[in-house]
Amino acid sequence: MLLDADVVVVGAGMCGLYALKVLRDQGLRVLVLEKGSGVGGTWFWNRYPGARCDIPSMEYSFGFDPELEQDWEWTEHFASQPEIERYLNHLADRYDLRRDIRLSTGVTAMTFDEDTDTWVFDTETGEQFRARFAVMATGGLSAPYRPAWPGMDTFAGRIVQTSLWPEEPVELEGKRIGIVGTGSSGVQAIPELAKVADHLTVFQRTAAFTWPSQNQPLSDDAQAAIKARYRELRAEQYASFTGTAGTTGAVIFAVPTDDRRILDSTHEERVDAIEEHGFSACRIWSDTATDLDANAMAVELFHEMVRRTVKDPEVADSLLPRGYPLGCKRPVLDAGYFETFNLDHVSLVDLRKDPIQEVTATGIRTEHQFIELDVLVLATGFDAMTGALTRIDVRGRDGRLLRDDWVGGPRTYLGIGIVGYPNMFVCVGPGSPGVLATYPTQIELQVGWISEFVRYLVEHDYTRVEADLAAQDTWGEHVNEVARGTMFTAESCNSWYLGANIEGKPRVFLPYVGGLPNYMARCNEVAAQGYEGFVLS
Ligand code: NA7
Repeated sequence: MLLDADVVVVGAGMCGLYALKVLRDQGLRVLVLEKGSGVGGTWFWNRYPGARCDIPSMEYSFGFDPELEQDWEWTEHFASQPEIERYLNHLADRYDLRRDIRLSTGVTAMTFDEDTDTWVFDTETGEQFRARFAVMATGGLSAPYRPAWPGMDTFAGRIVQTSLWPEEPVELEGKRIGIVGTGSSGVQAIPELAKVADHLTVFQRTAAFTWPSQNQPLSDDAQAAIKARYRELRAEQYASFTGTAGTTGAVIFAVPTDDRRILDSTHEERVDAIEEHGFSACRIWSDTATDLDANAMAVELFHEMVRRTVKDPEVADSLLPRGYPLGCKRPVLDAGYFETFNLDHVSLVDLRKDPIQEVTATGIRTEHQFIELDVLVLATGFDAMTGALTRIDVRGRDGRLLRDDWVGGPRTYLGIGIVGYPNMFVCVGPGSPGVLATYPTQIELQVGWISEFVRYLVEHDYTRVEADLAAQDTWGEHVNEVARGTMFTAESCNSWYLGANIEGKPRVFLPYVGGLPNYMARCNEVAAQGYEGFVLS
């Protein structure tokens, strides 16, 4: 039987690029199939104005090659999308990865051939590929969510989605722009759109907790100092819960969480905290992550900062995050977000009071007003962690379809293996730290583990590997157990971590919240026990 490769990797983002490198270094034939016309995944698609990483650049980078670390120059504490896209393209060139990457070749279906223990990949180009193993490097936030309001297809202006932002420039200068969504993407785009728009209207359903990133150029001295201790920094990252040491310049991470309980604090102490820490005053207390009353008090400090920053009291009131606890959603970092609402040509529509009714040829009609628009920007998020996998027709053993198997929520063993889908490994999947740990750091560890597993299978002539049901169930229970009692799963929390942003998606906490070191310790234990919990044949 003719194989196109030993391993097909689906996706050429961070995970796919690294998987190609390590698996090829092992002497395997690897083929990467990528939907986009360029490499970079998230950093290829999300090229909207203001797109930027919220992890310090010196840490949001790979540590597997000390020469790469020394050669690459980051220019800012938090790197912008173009800079990260350049970095990933540099990787593709530096390690000669492009010769095994097929661009503009999105995988539409995958079928496990039980007679030969191989996967067959169907692509949108009509080409078919066959390989022994599949590595799903399809990303955690890569299946865009697009709402459907009545009349949307009648809009005569331009609709652009932040997560599918075109490569050619979008005409924004002097336009009447509307933007829906105030998560990370919206919060980053809004100040930038305001700089060029004739008028910017922000349509907000849920107000965000967002902190000033205090991003700055990275000075040569600061960069050299970090480079001099890169090994130590990487060790700190691997040992940290989130894969981030947080010591490389991001001001927000410098605020200590000490033993101060906000429930025991006096009014004066809380006022002092605001004076000293500003928006971060709500983050310094030790009891807000586990006690809802403490959390509510901390939220008050955040509200106070919004009121101090936004001049119009009615607008400020709409911008106060309410109805869900601090720490339930991923924190957002911004550059002058709240200040943007003080500009005369920026207005806010609070969709909780004035919901969208329809889109017409010339704008958006809400319950109480009509807003004329030339451009409508959708910053409406993703079908997180599972969407990229369930949008492909993945057919495993006995003809089962992954989309159907996961109707009640995803089930995985270590986030990597799935019962019924042999020879398939998922990168940063549900049940792994995924979106909760810095990607390059986590990918190095997790893909390193997967590649060693593949090496073991090849060396021992195993042709089939599949997660065991009992092992998968036990892992699933553990993932749920560690999330219980945290703000992530509080009753009032409705986040994309829980699938709550997608209609009909079951409420299941998707990532493993037990931390990267605990996760890797478990993975390494499994490997040491001869890949316990996987059935090899
Ligand atoms: P998010 O964080 O899911 O934000 C999406 C935003 O879009 C959020 O404010 C949503 O409001 C809003 N939204 C979604 N659908 C609608 C409809 N139908 N009407 C009005 N508003 C809507 O996605 P991002 O891309 O910003 O960030 C995702 C992650 O990427 C981020 O956490 C970083 O890790 C990088 P809602 O809150 O659902 O009321």
